[in-house]
Amino acid sequence: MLAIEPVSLALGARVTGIDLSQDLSAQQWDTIRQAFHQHSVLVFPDQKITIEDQKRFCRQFGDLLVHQHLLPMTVDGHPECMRLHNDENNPPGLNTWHTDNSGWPNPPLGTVLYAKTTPSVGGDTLFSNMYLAYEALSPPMQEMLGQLTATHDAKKAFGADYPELGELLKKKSIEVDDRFGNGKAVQHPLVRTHPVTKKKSLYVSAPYITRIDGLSTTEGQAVLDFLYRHIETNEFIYRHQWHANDLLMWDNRCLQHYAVADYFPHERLMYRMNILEEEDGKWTTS
Ligand SMILES: O=C(O)CCC(=O)C(=O)O
Ligand SMILES: [Fe+2]
Repeated sequence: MLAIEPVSLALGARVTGIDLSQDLSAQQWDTIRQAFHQHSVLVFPDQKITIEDQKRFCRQFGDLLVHQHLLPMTVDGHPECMRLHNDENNPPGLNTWHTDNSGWPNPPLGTVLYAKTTPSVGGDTLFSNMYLAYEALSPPMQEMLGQLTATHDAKKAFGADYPELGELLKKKSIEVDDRFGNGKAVQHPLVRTHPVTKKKSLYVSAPYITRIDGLSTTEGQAVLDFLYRHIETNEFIYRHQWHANDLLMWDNRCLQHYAVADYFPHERLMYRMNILEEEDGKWTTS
């Protein structure tokens, strides 16, 4: 029996009683989709699945991102599937709060990670609920932030080579998806409305944000410093302790996440896919 139980008061639910290597009914998919929108993170423990199964799962929610700019990090023959592999030769390093690819005009709606190898302890992933972060602010602060946008720049997160890499791929006739924005900085509202739940959430992403538009540098930095501390509030957070064969899906539109880099020199291997947001699913400020 398909069962969905919350994993914390902040966010997240565990989904049991289904096998993602098998075809699910339309009704089961509806239940999973609803649970995703309600809980923002879904944990499917103990799934013995292939890359094809993971892709099929993702496609229930949207098109898959082809990781053109990160092709060397993908699984051979599966440019949609990134390998996140860390061990004694490659220390972990994604340990900052962020939401994925916020430097793009239309960032992916969700990320799906499948745990192939996990350290016996450590390597947890934290998720912070940005609906709660928004709701916890006072009305005057909500009002002020609701009028503001921030500039997000993929070059800040990925380095100066980012647009050049796009150009290189074009020269090699590898199709470049315009949703990357080709390295141009973009502006996103600080408060966004989720296209499905219609709830407002805070949208900050420290590795990408370079400024709050319209504020002076010192004003913008003070507001960002406050917001970056605010999103770390423990009451907003679920900490996922991984086991091999966990499949986990999260909503980038209303969460931030942080991969704890505490397990060096042990091995951790994840297969990662991103689900693209439909163009008309773009969020609005109100
Ligand atoms: O490895 C993890 O737990 C998450 C890393 C991350 O930030 C991502 O996959 O987007
Ligand atoms: Fe991430």
